[in-house]
Amino acid sequence: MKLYTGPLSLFSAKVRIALAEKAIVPDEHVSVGWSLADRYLPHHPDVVRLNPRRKVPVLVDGDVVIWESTVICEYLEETRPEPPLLPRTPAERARCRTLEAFADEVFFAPLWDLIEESMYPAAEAGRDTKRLDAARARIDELHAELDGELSGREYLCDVYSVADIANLIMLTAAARMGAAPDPGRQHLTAWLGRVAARPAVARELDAMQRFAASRLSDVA
Ligand SMILES: N[C@@H](CCC(=O)N[C@@H](CS)C(=O)NCC(=O)O)C(=O)O
Repeated sequence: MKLYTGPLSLFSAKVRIALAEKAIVPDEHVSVGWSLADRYLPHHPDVVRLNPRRKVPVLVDGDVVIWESTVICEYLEETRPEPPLLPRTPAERARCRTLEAFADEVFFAPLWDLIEESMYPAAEAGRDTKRLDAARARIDELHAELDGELSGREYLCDVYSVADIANLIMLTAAARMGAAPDPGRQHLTAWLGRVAARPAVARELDAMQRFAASRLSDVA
């Protein structure tokens, strides 16, 4: 098995955590180049060859090539089911897939605005403060939504799952850019602590934090 990921790529982090939870160590792990100035350019030549979208993560398992983090996690679940990262019942599995999509599509949208406006260097016209404020306000609304989903629950579904991993990664990135949940969102705050304490998650968060600290110190 060969895995291509990006050091600060949130979708890559989801896959790295899923692999670690399943104690799967790829035979080869390629961390593609990334910089604040050039982002992922030039794309890694293998990624260009393997993925028409030129994005990471990409997983190669024998003859099988998969890109899209959600599809990679589904493939891992089907080929290496233990320990499971999807609930058992159809209803909870549907909930899990919906909440994973919430992280990747709904939460990621304002998070991307935050990343572009506070992590990447400012455009010549300066920071778009309206975009930043709107992103923070939207993230707060989405925190409230997740807090409600977690009411009376230890995890987002009836077991720890890829929905927890996907959301934890997005929320941690937002928190590191100044958009942490209000501590009054008790269910969300308790869940964040619970999921971040898992060894596979803690190791990934630590590695991303150390990489970020080494590369982002000069952000204006
Ligand atoms: N929907 C894709 C998103 C993958 C994605 O956006 N990857 C980014 C890094 S987080 C990337 O490789 N970008 C390279 C580029 O756009 O040049 C997934 O879930 O895997």
